Formats: sequence, structure tokens, C-alpha cells
Amino acid sequence: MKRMLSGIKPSGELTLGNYLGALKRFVAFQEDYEMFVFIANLHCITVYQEPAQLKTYLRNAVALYLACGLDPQRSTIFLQTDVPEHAQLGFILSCNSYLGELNRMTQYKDKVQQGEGALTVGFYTYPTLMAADILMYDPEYVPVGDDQKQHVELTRDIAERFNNRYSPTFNIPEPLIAKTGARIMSLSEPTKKMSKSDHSDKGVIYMLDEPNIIRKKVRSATTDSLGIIQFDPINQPGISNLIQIIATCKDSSIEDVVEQYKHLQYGAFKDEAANIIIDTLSPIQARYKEIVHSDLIEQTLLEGKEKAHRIARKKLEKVQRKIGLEIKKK
Ligand code: ATP
Ligand code: LTN
Repeated sequence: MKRMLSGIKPSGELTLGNYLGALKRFVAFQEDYEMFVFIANLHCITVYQEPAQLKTYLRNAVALYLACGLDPQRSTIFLQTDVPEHAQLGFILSCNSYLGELNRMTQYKDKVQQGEGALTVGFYTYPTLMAADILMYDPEYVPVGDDQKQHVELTRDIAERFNNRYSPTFNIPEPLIAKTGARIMSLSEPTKKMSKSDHSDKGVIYMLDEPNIIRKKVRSATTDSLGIIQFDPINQPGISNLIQIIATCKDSSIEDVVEQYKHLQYGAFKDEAANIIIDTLSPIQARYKEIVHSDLIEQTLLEGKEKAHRIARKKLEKVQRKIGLEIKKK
């Protein structure tokens, strides 16, 4: 079975974007791949997090993973800091990466351009930690949303450089970007990604939002004055986003969704979209409520840690030996 790995950074409540762009896909992939899915808690603190709040986010994220159908019997689910080798390999890989490469990362460039004054060094170097998260386990594929593709490409470059400089050590992974659902947009500003760290939550549907809240948010989604239901992200980003959300929730094609709803007025179309989102999230929310206070979370993370740690320990030893960091005799 080929291996696949992905991480999620729960620096807030998980959103419909996280579900459609990531979790839903992971659940489907575990049928055919050996899945490694981890909570990237170190990545969360690249921006200050209130400690008690962060703890809740992390716990909720594991509960949501399980509620979505990730199966701890089949997939390895773990917490990044339970495997300290990630941070160690991250430092080693940062010594095999260049400032020029990190300066080119769009996520970093955007923050600089927005005039973000308090960017941390951790935020700047986090793509090298992400490379360590990935290369540690030699996955074939890394399923991510559109926004993370560049980081997986950097990971490939770092792996190739390391393999050439020392000797073949890391598998070169491929990013796996979904055709639909790779970029769910904010409902209120449909040219921006739906993001859990958005300052306003008007345009963000959280996975744990109650049905009446979902209806309210979808009803006030930004649309346009054309009054036609068609997929045209440039001229009709709001309507196109709702089409994409429906298509991803129902595993349908964009064309089929347009065909099915093109006769509707925007108001009725929004009601349909809200119902589909509610039908998608309700069963997950029900399972979440059963899981969040149970021992299943601790148990899952303990089993995940053991398996991930075994692999990581070996990999780090190999890397350190190749670099010449060890001093013991052979
Ligand atoms: P933030 O929203 O705080 O910028 P994030 O949600 O992008 O962070 P993660 O929680 O690590 O960060 O994201 C986990 C996965 O969910 C990633 O693969 C990411 O690309 C995907 N994802 C996040 N938001 C969306 C979205 N709006 N549409 C599709 N996929 C998304
Ligand atoms: N950087 C990603 C989360 C992340 C990740 C990873 C994704 C951290 N390590 C390894 C895939 C593989 C983010 O911010 N969404």
C-alpha cells in the first residue's frame, strides 16, 4: 500500500474549507492508502495562541478527525509534538534550505505585503518544519489544499538537494490537489480563501456551526447582480463558490450542479446550498458530541504516537549518520 501523509494546523475551529479541502479526502484515501494524519501543533504557535484556547482547538480537531470517519485502526493519527524528531529534522532541513527559497513563499510574501509587523522567525521558517513533517515518513503523496502546494514543492527541492549532497535518503513526495474543493472561498469575500484565522467569521462556516447559523451565513453570502447560476469564478465568485461547495459536498461535478440548479433564483439557490451543507455536517456533529468527552482521543493519539515515533526515530538516526553528526565508532 502506498503511503500518504498530511497535517492540519488547528489554530482555530475547523471550517467547512478544512473539511471539504482536507478531512473528507483523507477519509476517502484511507481505503487505498496507508494514511498518516497529524495535528501540526507546532505550526499553530508560529502565531501567538492563548494556551487554554489552543488546548481546546487541538482536542476538538482530533475529535473532528474521528467524527469525520478517520479510522485509528487503519490510519495513523498523531500529535506533532509527541514525535520530537520533527523539530530536530526541521532544524537540519533548515540548514539545507536557502533564505532565497523561503523569501519566495507566497504565504510569507503576502504577510509582508499586508504590512504584518510582528512576523515571527518560526512563521518564516515553518516551511522547513513542514518539509521535515513530510520527509520523515517517505510518503508518495501529500494531499493538501491549493495554498500548500508551494510548500510541498519546496519540500521536494529540499529532499532532492539532501539526496544529492549526501546519498538517497528521502522519497520525493508529490502534492495531491483536489479538482473540486481545493479552494473553498469566504462567503462574505469570495475572492479570499475561507480561513479559520479570518478576523470576521461572517464568511466562514465552522464544522460545528448550528443549522440556524449556517442558514444565516449562507443567506448573507455575497453574490452579484447578474442573476444567473453559472460557474464563472472571475465575474461571479460568490455563486461559483456555492456551486463548488455543493459539488464537493455531494461528490458531483460542477456541470451537474449547474444543470440541476440553474433554473433557481439566488435566494432559493442559497437555501438549497444551506440545506446541503447542514446535511453534510449534521452527522459529523452528532458523532463529534459522542467522541469529544470520551477516552478515544487519548487512546488514538497514544497508538499513533507509538507507530509514528518508531519510524521517525529510525529516520532521524539515518539522517544524522549521513551528515556526520554521530561520533560513535561503527
Ligand atoms: P488558516 O485557515 O488558518 O489559514 P488553514 O485552514 O489553511 O489555515 P490547516 O488547518 O493546516 O490550515 O489546513 C489544513 C488543510 O485544509 C490544508 O491542506 C489546507 O490547504 C486545507 N484548507 C484550508 N482551508 C481551505 C479552504 N478554504 N479550501 C480548501 N482547502 C482548505
Ligand atoms: N502547513 C500546513 C499544515 C501542515 C502540513 C504539514 C500539511 C504542517 N505540516 C505536512 C501537509 C503536510 C498548513 O498551514 N495548512
